[in-house]
Amino acid sequence: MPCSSPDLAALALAIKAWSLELGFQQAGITGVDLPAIHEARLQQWLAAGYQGDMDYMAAHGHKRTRPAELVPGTLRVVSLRMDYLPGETRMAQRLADPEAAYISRYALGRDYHKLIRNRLQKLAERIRLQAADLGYRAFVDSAPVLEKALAEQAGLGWTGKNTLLLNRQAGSWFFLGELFVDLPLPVDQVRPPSHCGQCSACLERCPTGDLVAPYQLDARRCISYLTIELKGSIPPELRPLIGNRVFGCDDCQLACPWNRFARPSSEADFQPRQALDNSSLIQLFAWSEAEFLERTAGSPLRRAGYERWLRNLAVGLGNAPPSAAILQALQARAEHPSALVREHVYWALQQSSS
Ligand code: B12
Ligand code: SF4
Repeated sequence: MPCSSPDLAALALAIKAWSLELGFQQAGITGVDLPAIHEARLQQWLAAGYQGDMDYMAAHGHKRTRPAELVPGTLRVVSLRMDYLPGETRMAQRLADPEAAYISRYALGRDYHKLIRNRLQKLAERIRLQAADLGYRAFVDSAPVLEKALAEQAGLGWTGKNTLLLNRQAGSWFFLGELFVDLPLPVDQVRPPSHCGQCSACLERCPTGDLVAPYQLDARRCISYLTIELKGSIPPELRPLIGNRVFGCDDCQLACPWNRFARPSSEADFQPRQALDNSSLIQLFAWSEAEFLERTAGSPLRRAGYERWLRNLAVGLGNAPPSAAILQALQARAEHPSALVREHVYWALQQSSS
């Protein structure tokens, strides 16, 4: 039986209350029509080649900007935010210590995809109790969905100059997820204005200068791309700029004044595992493949795989002040079976001896 309008208004309110109960910090509801400017900007971004090797960003035609083409029948998008900031992780100090391995905050705990998808599923089940014939799909990160633009339109925040979605209460330390639904729920009309003003701290702080202009990111230079998405060799001219960041990068968030308002997450899954917030480059570089697989089970680090993990750590070691321990660690990997690893180890050895 389809819901009537008053029922739908009550259901929209209930969805927001259930979202909080399920551990999300905010939910908003929007329609499926994004302003054409988003599609145009995505096309410009692709035409400039900023996606690098992320071919998936160019696939799927218009589906990324048109939810109803991705999932026919979709009428509304429920966009949700889940904060992930772990407790005190002394990230600024770790960034400043060239022998420490810096792993971006979102990747210190368990992989968020499964957690958020499960919660979205639970939310859909609750909605089904009120609207039995609900059709829906749950997404987090991995589907061709313009998540930030939808979240912005649903009232969850504004697009910052670092291209991330910012929120007055939470800064940007949160993940986004969506439920595409076929119910004509009332949409949220309030869209927060930008509060970036004249601030350009993120652009100034970015180590590689990949924020080529406000709101425009050339992923080919972004450390997050270079250490996670790029499968091949890291361009040598960018390696010294990466410092000790071995998986992802948080600098443009650490610089953002709105992140002073972010509150730590109480989700057990987002708390650091395997001392990843407190390990040196040498310690992590010593992991065997079996140790890597065992210690990164269920972790976002798995996305890089062992070879790229060693590649990234070799770059970090090449950037650290030379020491006998670092030379020894690098030499122990100099004959590694992977050409990718060997090439980065040789580079690091050259750095250490020059
Ligand atoms: C591809 C991708 C990346 C790429 C490229 C990033 C990018 N900016 O596109 C790389 C690998 C570099 C990356 C890095 C990170 N990512 Co990422 N990434 C994505 C992904 C899969 C798609 C993003 C996308 O659509 N890019 C396409 C380009 C065209 O979009 P855009 O840069 O945002 O451009 C838009 C605006 O900037 C705007 N715009 C462009 N020009 C102009 C000009 C003006 C004047 C204005 C006003 C606006 C404007 O229009 C564009 C279209 O809407 C999303 C998940 C998803 N499916 O949406 C996650 C996502 C954006 N990533 C996320 C995270 C957490 C990260 C990292 C923080 C991880 C880390 N610590 O290393 C970094 C942050 C780097 C950064 N500053 O963005 C979160 C962000 C949450 C949030 N608070 O916003 C998302 C939403 C994943 C999730 N579900 O939670 N990511
Ligand atoms: S994640 Fe790092 S490299 Fe990428 S835009 Fe932000 S500061 Fe620059």
